[in-house]
Amino acid sequence: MMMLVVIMSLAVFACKGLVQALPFPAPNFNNCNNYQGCCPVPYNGTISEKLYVFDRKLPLRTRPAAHLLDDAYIAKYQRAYRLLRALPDSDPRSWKNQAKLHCAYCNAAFNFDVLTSSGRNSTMRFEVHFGWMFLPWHRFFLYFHERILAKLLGDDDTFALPFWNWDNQSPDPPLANAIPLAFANPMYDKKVQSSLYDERRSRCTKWPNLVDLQNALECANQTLELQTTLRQWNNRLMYTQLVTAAPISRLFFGESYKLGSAPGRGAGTLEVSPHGNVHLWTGNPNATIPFSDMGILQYAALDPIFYAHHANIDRLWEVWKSLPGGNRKDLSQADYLNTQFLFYDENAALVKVQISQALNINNFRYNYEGVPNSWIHEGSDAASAPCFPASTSEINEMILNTPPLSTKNFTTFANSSITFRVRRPVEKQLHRQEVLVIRSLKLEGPNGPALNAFLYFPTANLTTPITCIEFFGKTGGFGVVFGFDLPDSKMEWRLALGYKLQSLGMDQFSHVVVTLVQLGLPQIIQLKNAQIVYFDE
Ligand SMILES: [Cu+2]
Repeated sequence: MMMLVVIMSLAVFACKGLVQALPFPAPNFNNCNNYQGCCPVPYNGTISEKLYVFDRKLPLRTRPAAHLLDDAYIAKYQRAYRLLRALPDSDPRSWKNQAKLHCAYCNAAFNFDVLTSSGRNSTMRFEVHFGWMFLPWHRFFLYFHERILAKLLGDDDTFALPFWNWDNQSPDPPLANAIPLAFANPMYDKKVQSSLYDERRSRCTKWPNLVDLQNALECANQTLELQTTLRQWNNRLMYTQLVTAAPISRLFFGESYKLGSAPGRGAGTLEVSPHGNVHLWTGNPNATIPFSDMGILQYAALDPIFYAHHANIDRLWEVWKSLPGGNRKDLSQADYLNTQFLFYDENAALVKVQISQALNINNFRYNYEGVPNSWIHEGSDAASAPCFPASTSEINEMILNTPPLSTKNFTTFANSSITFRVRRPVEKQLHRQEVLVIRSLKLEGPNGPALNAFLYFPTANLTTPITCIEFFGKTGGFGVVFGFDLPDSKMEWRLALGYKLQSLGMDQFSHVVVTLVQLGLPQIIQLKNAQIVYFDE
């Protein structure tokens, strides 16, 4: 249905002689639907038609790792948030208005009128999550947030946002993957409450508990043994989601999202997990509004750690581009590059930016402190062992004994797992990427169901660790953090297959055998079909 609307609206635009390229123009801040009270402060000035011009004379600033900050930097960092919190609500740069801006861009505050097949206007909500806008929008959001803090400090030239290095599993203190102490301790500077503290955080975040990038293990009172397991699982999740599950841009950045299409067509691997899981891990499930602040889009940016979390996401975008193998480049479609947003800058002027400006980090005049990305090796397939070793003949037998999905009906599974086979095309398409697409996946449920995928491992179940070499992807768990229904409550899940099979040395079989395992309490999950397709980028 959603695709139909897109195709038809494209056709209507084309008939009328309008260009077919349909990037989103900047939303109108003065025409905001005040859903959930998220509208930004209206703007009385004139917005320049020209795009924002970066200050090229700005000295290069290094965003530091939050766990390595010295006392002087922490004091400055805390002062920046005290000053921001002290701005009046009438100031569009204020603390509350920063959070509202994130909410407005994600919770039906801005709507766009589009033409339907019958030539009538239809209104579609705008949403920067769950698709290809996610990374560039947040890069801009953090940049202007950082410039506002720097201006309040009177320190335009050196202040840079710290990043929360939760993907670093080193056991050596200071811990990178626990909540940084400056955030954890409400009375960090002993005199006043820390401006980096938020009382609405999960008990999981109690220092020195470690982040659980899967939300898979009991989080309170972590034993040393549990922490060792967590480190291994976190490394493995990072490796899988950034290396083998995202060898091409479309899988890493997420699906296209153009004017006329409904939001939520599919998040990239980094956005789904680890990004979504860190949000969920931090938010308080027992708060009056469960999972607020960090676990709910509407409130997430009311926790100062939001910005440190997203600085790490932004850093990982750069790390991904530097990884070997695959085709790891920024997207280049015109509709992507020409998508525009508005932000309040440090002088409270509303400025227009476009995604093409976000791709080169040098434009922003910041870089990141060097930290080890040890998951590239420690979580790799090379460092993992098979959990279901099978000979060539055993795998051929497994293929014969595994049924395909029904071609007629939806397949529903309420148990912990489902196993099916998918035929691989006989002719390989060189230079294109083999991807398994699972269509019309209905992943709804009160507990935000999540799935792990395994290859040639029919007995994989809830207790199967992702450290097994057969693990090849994860989705879901975002029901809470994204806080809205996906279009038709169904999605496509795209899993990089060819790259993983080569990594396993198992590229020779006629079919793949796929096992999907539900995490958490079993819920009713539906899927339509699974097919192997080839993607260009
Ligand atoms: Cu986020």
